[in-house]
Amino acid sequence: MVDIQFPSDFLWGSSTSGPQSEGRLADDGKGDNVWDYWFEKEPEKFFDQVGPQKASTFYENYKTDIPYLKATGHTIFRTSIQWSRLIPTGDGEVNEKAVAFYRDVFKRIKAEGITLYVNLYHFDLPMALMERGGWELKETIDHYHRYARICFEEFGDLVDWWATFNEPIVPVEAGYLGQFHLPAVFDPKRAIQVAYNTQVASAYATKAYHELLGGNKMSIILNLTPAYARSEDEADQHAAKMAELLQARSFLDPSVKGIYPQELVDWVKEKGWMPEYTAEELTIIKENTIDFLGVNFYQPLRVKAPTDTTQVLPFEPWEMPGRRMNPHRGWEIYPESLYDIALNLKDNYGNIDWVVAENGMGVEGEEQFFENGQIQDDYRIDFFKEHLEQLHRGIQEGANCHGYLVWTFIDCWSWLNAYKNRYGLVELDLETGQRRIKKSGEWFKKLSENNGFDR
Ligand code: BGP
Repeated sequence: MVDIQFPSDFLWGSSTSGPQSEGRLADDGKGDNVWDYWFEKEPEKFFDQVGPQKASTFYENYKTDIPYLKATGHTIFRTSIQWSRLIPTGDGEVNEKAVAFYRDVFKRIKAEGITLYVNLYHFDLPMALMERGGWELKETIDHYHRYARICFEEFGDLVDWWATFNEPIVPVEAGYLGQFHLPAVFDPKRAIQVAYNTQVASAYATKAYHELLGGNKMSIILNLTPAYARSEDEADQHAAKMAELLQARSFLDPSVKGIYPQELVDWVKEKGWMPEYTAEELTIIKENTIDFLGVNFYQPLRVKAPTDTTQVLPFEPWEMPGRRMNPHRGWEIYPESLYDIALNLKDNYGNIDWVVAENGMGVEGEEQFFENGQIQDDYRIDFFKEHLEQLHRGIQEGANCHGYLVWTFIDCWSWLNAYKNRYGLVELDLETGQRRIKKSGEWFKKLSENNGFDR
């Protein structure tokens, strides 16, 4: 027995994504996605000018990487299929080398007795589709729908759990309100069209999954960052409510309940940013909700009423004095949010089944903690423990959470940050390509074996 004991069917593992782990080989048949293109055009935007071509070389090394899953106690593993690997142009021919690669990867993971959780889209639009307008266009929904169907047909016999999208709000914010994803423009109206079209695409994929495979394991993975107000003042409280509506409920409500929150629709209308939509699309959303939810959690959102009322968003970030930070990533550490998420899903979303699909601590310059042949990442173990305690509290109170997947398996490449911050249970030596299990990887194995831990 351990102090913090999880339910007997609880799953332990990690998440990664195709674009962040696989890398490319000259003859692999993969097409460019938005990241390949961006790196080619503006390599200086990427930390240390490291691009996605190499990533963690999983494409080349998966046969020797997969055994590390077992060695670090995985009972579940999540990755994603790269659309641009399977269908290089996004809407054309299937790349048979990609089919063979993913089938072999998935078979080997299954052979280890590990539950396989596969996501269809992790920020990685094929570039040929982006050039035509990407998610602003309705035709991208059709191409994604076709891609999803091909995945179900090719890999449906091997994959246990599916997801339609990872953090769909991120490309919306980072690509249409910020400068961290392509097309790196500022245009709220286009942002809202992209968000809406993504939701329609998710519902079509969910429908196709239920029709073709007949299972009950389709999800969407959302970054639910609870919004906390600066004060009890009405204006701050309103800001927090709006932040929650825009950043979490914009995908959570249609994905789980099949409808958009009325207050969100009213706000979008008032701004004059209503997307193009049809009654048929709304019915597709209504009738094709997900079976379970993946929740990514890293940091809470602290907000206050906007000081500049001409700005676009109805809230402003607030730096809470005394907040506890992960200085490397610049993110607040606040494990209590996991408990709040658990209770929110229990009380307001029909106590839906869910898993933590990402949680982790990115640290820069981790080699400084290398001692006795291993990265001594006690800070990461503490981070996991604190979050697990809060999650456990939520489960004790009836939340329906069935797994905890950390970010990530082997240190992986991360968008503009490339290899700046390391998250892995397994260290990747960028120079030699060597893999070494970190102290947290060993701890994670015990956690999984004991189905819990001592405080
Ligand atoms: C999530 C993404 C992952 C991963 C992670 C860590 O938002 O789903 O792809 O990158 O964040 O964040 P970062 O790599 O930016 O530090």
